[in-house]
Amino acid sequence: MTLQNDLLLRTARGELTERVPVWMMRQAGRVLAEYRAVRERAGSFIALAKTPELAAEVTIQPVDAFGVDAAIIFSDILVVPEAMGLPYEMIESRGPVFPQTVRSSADLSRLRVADPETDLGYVLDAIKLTKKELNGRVPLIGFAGAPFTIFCYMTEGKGSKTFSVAKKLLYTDPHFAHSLLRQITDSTIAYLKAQVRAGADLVQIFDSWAGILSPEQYRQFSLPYIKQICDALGSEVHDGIVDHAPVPVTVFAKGAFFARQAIGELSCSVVGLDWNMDPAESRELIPNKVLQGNLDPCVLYADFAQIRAEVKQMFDAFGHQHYIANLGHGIYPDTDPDKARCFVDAVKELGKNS
Ligand code: 1CP
Repeated sequence: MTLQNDLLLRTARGELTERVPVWMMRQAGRVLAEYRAVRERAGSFIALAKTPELAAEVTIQPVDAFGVDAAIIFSDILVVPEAMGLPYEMIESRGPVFPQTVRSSADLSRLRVADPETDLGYVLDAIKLTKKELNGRVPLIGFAGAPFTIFCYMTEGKGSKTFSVAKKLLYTDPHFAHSLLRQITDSTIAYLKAQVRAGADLVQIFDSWAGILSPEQYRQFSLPYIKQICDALGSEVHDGIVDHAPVPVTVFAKGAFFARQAIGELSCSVVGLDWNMDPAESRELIPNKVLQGNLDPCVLYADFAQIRAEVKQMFDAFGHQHYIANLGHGIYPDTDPDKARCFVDAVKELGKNS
């Protein structure tokens, strides 16, 4: 299937393009009334995510509603721990909770490396169906959490501002921490390869909690595992058969301003930036990659003129090439969809290369 709009894919591969591509992190499942209608029909987030027809429907909604240049598959980073044997619950207005946690080698011995074909078949089916229904309109982004961010949820058991239980384990039991991180990494590699085989055109790794680590801890407990994932997603041939074609990989490590240079040296194609990271400084630290980001999602609470002005400022700072316009983190749930559309329209208008 050839893509009618492959702008994002070409930009991610490092090509010069006629316009800056745009999508928004967490563009599905947050701000659209049509999402809430499907969510109600499904009954719960987990039921929705596990029903490929509905997951495909909400994945495509932002392409229709906002005109973004890519879709991102509707799922969650926490499907990987579940596939490793640690089920989660999604509590209304509180977020994900793991009834059991993993805090010792004994706990870890009860888990397995995820087998995506059996344990995550519903995501792979959703990807296949979405690709079919998109019919080449835009590329489809697959994703997974970075091993450290998944480690945070598996050890803490729920969201947290500090993830002090997770961080404590890095100091008190680094041997266990590395064992769990290895098992998450192996699961994630298998999962992302399977997403690519199912049809994902590019993949993003979300290290949402990178910013809670010190530079040294990041170097020890996060970066090496992201590196393994990036390296594993290069092309792979077994007995003359291509297992999966290489696709562009984006690494988004929220808050890890201190690790930009090291992330820029990974074998990924795109580096995602949050809004605390200065574009010019980031270009200097990451000279050979495509950059993605980094509008403060709160800008979408401003009026239309100000949103346009902020987009213009972003282009002044990033330039128009080797750049994917996005927010610096997920869109907030109470954002007016018209403001999100204004952001996308402003990028499309001001991001042209004549
Ligand atoms: O929004 C989309 O585009 C749809 C797909 C998607 C993605 C990319 C969902 C659906 N979740 C995610 C990624 C995700 N999930 C991340 C990484 C990106 C980021 O930093 O935002 C993280 C950290 C999670 C974990 C998670 N899942 C949280 C945060 C918990 C915390 O620590 O505070 C929450 C609240 C969820 C639930 C969730 N995930 C997705 C949806 C639509 C929901 C809401 C659940 C519902 O509808 O009841």
